[in-house]
Amino acid sequence: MTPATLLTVAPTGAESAKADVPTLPVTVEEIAATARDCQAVGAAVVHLHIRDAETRPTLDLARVAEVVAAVRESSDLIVQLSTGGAVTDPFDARLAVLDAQPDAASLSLGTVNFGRDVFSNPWDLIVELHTQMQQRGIVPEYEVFDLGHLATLTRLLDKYGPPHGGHVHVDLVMGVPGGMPGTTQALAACLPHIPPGATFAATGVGRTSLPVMLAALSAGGHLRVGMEDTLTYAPGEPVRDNAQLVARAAGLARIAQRPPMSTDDARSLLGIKP
Ligand code: KMH
Ligand code: ZN
Repeated sequence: MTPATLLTVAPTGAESAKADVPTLPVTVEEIAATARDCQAVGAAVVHLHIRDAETRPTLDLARVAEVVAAVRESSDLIVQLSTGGAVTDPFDARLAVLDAQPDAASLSLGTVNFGRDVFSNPWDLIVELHTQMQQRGIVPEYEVFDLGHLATLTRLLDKYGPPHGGHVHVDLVMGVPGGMPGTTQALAACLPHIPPGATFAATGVGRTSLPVMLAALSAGGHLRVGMEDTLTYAPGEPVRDNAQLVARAAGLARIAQRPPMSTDDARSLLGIKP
């Protein structure tokens, strides 16, 4: 039987402006409160992008460390820092995020068009992130925006060995304009290419959120939701807050008889020490 559902919340992202989305959590206090609220309705992992005092995306290490500490204070969530950052971020700053010693970090497995931008992830950066995380005891979540990224994952693991913690966990990020579509067919196409023994989650960007969630649950996958990916709850209805999205995902997971996983169980699944 497929176990409970690992729910990740991605509350902020690097793409939306606070001026356009006033409910987006961007301050240290707002992100910490969001983490607490999302854990209360079923999240076990928080995928964090950080904003500066002017609400712009930043990789400033002091600010990153401040948010990590605040989230650890407000919740028991697994802290997963984004190493993807914003499309404009240089590689060295994306790598330096690991200095903040999160439990986990995202690791994008290939370059992809990202709307009108390019999200750049060359092989050497992928290897550097993978090996630095192995050395520092940080658990990666492998971000897959297209089918070929799964071939890169197999090549990476074959050449450089398993991640810290020994367990491989993949997030299929679907529906990015430039990446794979957020459809059941695309999700099904990925499944045979996920390494044996690995788990996967799926994220549907924008209006693909619900179809991707339903497809992932039916395929035994886990879920990521949040305002990084989705700002519209239903046609004409803006998302109220991240907890609303997590609560909906938790409800669907319960209907699938795969209720949300506790943070303890999530740590044990992902190979993260309590
Ligand atoms: N902000 C995107 C360009 C990640 O967090 O690892 C990249 C992203 C992926 O969000
Ligand atoms: Zn992200």
